[in-house]
Amino acid sequence: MRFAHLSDIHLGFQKSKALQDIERQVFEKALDECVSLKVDFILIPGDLFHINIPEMRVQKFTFSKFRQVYDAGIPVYVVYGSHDFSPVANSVIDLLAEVGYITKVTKSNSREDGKISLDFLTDSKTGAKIAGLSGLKVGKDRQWYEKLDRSSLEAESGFKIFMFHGGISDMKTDSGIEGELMPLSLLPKGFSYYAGGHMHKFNHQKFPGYAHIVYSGTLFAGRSPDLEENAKGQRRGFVLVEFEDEVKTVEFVDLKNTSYETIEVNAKNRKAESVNQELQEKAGGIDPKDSVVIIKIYGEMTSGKTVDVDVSAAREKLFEAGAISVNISKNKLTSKEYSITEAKGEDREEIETNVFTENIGQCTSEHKELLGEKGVQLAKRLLYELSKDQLSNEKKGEYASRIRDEALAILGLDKDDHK
Ligand SMILES: [Mn+2]
Repeated sequence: MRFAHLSDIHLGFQKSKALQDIERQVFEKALDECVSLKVDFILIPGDLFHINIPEMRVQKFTFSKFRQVYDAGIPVYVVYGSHDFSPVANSVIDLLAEVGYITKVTKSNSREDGKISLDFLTDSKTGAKIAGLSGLKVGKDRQWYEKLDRSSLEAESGFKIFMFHGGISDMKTDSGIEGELMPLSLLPKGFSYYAGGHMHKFNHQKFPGYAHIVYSGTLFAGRSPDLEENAKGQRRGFVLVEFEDEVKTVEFVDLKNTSYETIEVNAKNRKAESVNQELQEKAGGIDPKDSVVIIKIYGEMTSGKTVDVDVSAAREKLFEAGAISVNISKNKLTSKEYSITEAKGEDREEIETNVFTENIGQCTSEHKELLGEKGVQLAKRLLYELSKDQLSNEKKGEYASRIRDEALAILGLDKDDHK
């Protein structure tokens, strides 16, 4: 007997047509592969969709593909992730469940003693028992797990699978994921397989009491750094598990998504013009046809603003040469001339004062009232004004113009000149 485990597909994440096509193709290829491998069932522990209700285009191809899997007689078991989660079952996942193409696993009951108990669902063909807990909006998960009645889950006999969506602090994992990690000890012990979602890289580890903790990772990309990882050769695909009364093998099935080219420019101790020039030369030096191009610009420039590093010419050149997408990462690019400084302080007021003092100190302006202590006070008053909320009886337009007028007044500007 065998099952497939895939997760974090993030359907609906991509913005450009070319990447949307890849997102769709990889998803369809994965499920086609599951059908031709004749798996007994499929597990998707969260973030099937990037948001709870993705656009119609995404819903259409998803329904059509799950229909085929359904017709092939393969059950699909799903829990919500942190992205497609809805507290009131207001997610396309619930539509798919309603028509019977997929089955939502989470069956949690809040009890009088404050604990949460979970019911098992039995896969009729294999007899595998499946329990799981959905991901929630970032940070709330832990409270749920702390209330989980683990002992009744641990007492159940047979081949058991636990589906979950969240990071485990005991595991070596990819950095930069959202939300806190939780200790492994919050998961019930003794399951045959733990199907994880949320971490975007394939990861398979064993711990005492926890036979196989497995993340399949994303199929393609669900966060912008995923594409950079792909360009570096990160494996993408799904997990195929052979089992009888226990897990026999855990195998990773690689799926190709697209080809990548990377351009890196180190801007350290340089000016924007020279960075731009190197960028253009490098863009002309690769063959980007049918590839996703990742442009990484990093380092601290000697002068100029980081916005003066202009990727538009290089981008145009790459598209002309047949690139399907150009993704730019400039978040490690800084400039000596002006850099946002982090400031510390005891409370919010003090932190605000320090941030403004540090950063205004690096500015020059002929408007002396914007500099020094005066500038700091002005910035603080502006910040206070701009963070005011809309009044309950106020229309959006009224709110916008009230805030604008107040802000202009603080700056000592005449509102009639700034319509
Ligand atoms: Mn995810």
